[in-house]
Amino acid sequence: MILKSHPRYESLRTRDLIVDGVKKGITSTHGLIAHGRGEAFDYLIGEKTTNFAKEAIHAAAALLLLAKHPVISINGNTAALVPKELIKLSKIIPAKLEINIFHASKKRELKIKDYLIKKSAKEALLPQKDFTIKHLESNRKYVNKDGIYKADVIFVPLEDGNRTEALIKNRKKVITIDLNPLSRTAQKASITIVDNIIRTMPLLIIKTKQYKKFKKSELKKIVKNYNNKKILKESLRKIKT
Ligand code: PTJ
Repeated sequence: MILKSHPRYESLRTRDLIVDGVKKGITSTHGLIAHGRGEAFDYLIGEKTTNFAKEAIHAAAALLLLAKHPVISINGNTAALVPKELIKLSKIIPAKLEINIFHASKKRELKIKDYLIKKSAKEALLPQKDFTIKHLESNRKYVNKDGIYKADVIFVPLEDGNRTEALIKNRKKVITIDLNPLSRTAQKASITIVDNIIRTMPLLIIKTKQYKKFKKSELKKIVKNYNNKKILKESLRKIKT
């Protein structure tokens, strides 16, 4: 057990979530490596949500609320780290939840689905063999007809670059959370939140609830004024200082 008084309590607690995810069979062992990479970048940005990350969170909330068919894509890491928050966000928007994993495993997909249902998700869509997105060779091209296939806006935290590029080529808007501003996903996404998903999700939930009361024209203005290139530049500047 980690004592709350430990100076690295939050970081150790988060590590335990990922390790538990592997033990439960929902997180891939590669997820441990991805988490370590995230930790290194988090250290460099000061382990705090920056103002530019907040700006991206605001734009993300507005874009999700403006979407006709928003979808939240879930992998083994995000299911282990923030399952309740992802479900809560999906209910507020509302948006479909779809499981789409990088390291192919039918067994793990089903385990993630069961886990989300246990955590109070009404539904979690799975990829279907008859429905694919273009410009992608890997297993990840398979998507759900009612989910990513027809989505206009997709929230894909902790994503790999190939799929982000493919989703953009399929004319979909992509929102990601990635602590590495240099990753292909961070560079290609429509909105990149350079922050730890553990800190982002509660803030994104609060903003989405608040923006739900806004007029569409106000939300459109927030999205229009948002500049992802500027946000990426600022995060790199922060890392260098
Ligand atoms: O469950 P699967 O099979 O879909 O696999 C999921 C992972 C995450 C293992 C897979 O998508 C993968 O290998 O991802 P990458 O290419 O390593 O990219 C993950 C990105 O997420 C990296 O740029 C990390 O810096 C970043 N990252 C890791 N942990 C966090 C994070 N960003 C925000 N918050 C974190 N906690």
